[in-house]
Amino acid sequence: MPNVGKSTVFNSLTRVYAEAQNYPFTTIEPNLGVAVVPDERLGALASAVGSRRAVPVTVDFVDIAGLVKGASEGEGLGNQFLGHIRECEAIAHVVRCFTDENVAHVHEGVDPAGDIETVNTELLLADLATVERRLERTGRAAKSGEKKLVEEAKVLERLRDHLSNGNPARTFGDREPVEETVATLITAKSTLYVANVDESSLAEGDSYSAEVEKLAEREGAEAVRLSAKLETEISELPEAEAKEYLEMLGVESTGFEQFIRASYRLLDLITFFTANEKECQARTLRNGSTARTAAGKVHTDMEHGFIAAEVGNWKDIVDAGGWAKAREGAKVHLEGRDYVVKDGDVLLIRFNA
Ligand SMILES: Nc1nc2c(ncn2[C@@H]2O[C@H](COP(=O)(O)OP(=O)(O)OP(=O)(O)O)[C@@H](O)[C@H]2O)c(=O)[nH]1
Ligand SMILES: [Mg+2]
Repeated sequence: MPNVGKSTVFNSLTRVYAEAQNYPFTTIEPNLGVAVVPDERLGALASAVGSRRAVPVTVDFVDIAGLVKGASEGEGLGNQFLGHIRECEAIAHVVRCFTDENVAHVHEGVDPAGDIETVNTELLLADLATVERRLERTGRAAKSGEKKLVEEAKVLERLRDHLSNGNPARTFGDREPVEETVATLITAKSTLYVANVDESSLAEGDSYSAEVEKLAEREGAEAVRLSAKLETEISELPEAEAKEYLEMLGVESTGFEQFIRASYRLLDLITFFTANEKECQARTLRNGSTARTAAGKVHTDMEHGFIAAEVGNWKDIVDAGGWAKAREGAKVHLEGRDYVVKDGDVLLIRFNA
């Protein structure tokens, strides 16, 4: 939705300072930014290992224009920029929950559930058009009687009905024959609802944020509560002062930290580390991935020539005071390609170049 605080959230996450103004459709061209994922383990590990450089995980964000009712028929800025969403791995759907009579709402007023429905309807309509085009083609081809195509057309019909009934593609089950089509759909993407609340509702939430949380749960999505306005103020404060301020408000972490944590849950990610004298780097990995896949995150040569990995928990290495001492204390174990990497593991990969 326009004017709900997307660019304000984006700015506080990435410090890019995209234009955020009190009128709808401030953003037309997408803003691109990179956010650094805060992780206390990284600095500690880097100094234990003696790395000259610490490289955190980063997340690329794209701040886009708002969608209004009828966007699929050209209302507002239309839905031409849905392409920007298609290129992303996940969606953070910012929902206005703050009350401020100075900030105009493009529809009737603060109505989180209504806003979510409006935006999701537009996304569903776009997906529906994709599925219908696909169905038309497959249906025609299925006239040949080829079993695979007939089956595919049947599942596509079921998918069309699923979307028509207002359900996101992400909750569509038994989709194997149409997996490729589903992968192109916007509503198949992992979604994080961001309830942009008043400062005073940050700690306990309110009826508006409760609406968002309820809807997210029903859809198998995640929800976080933050105040974009507060987030902006905090991002400009020194760390200690920011902490004090948060405590005063009765919250433990910044909205951004919650946002990142929720994204990790949503995308089922873990963090592992690689560390040598040159650099110590935090990296993300899909939960359940093997050491060989992790090696591929560092370099494809490491994946192809993978021999083994020395693995230690970051805390053990920090406590021991580096790799050599951790090895001496038997805190490092040698693992093969199928070892399932755990959050907080530090990997030293041996490979054939
Ligand atoms: N009171 C209050 N105002 C906010 C909050 N977040 C954003 N705003 C204000 O709302 C207006 C719109 O914010 P933007 O960040 O530009 O909203 P947007 O969703 O990017 O808007 P478009 O790009 O036009 O779609 C600005 O005047 C912001 O200062 C908030 O948490 N509380
Ligand atoms: Mg904007």
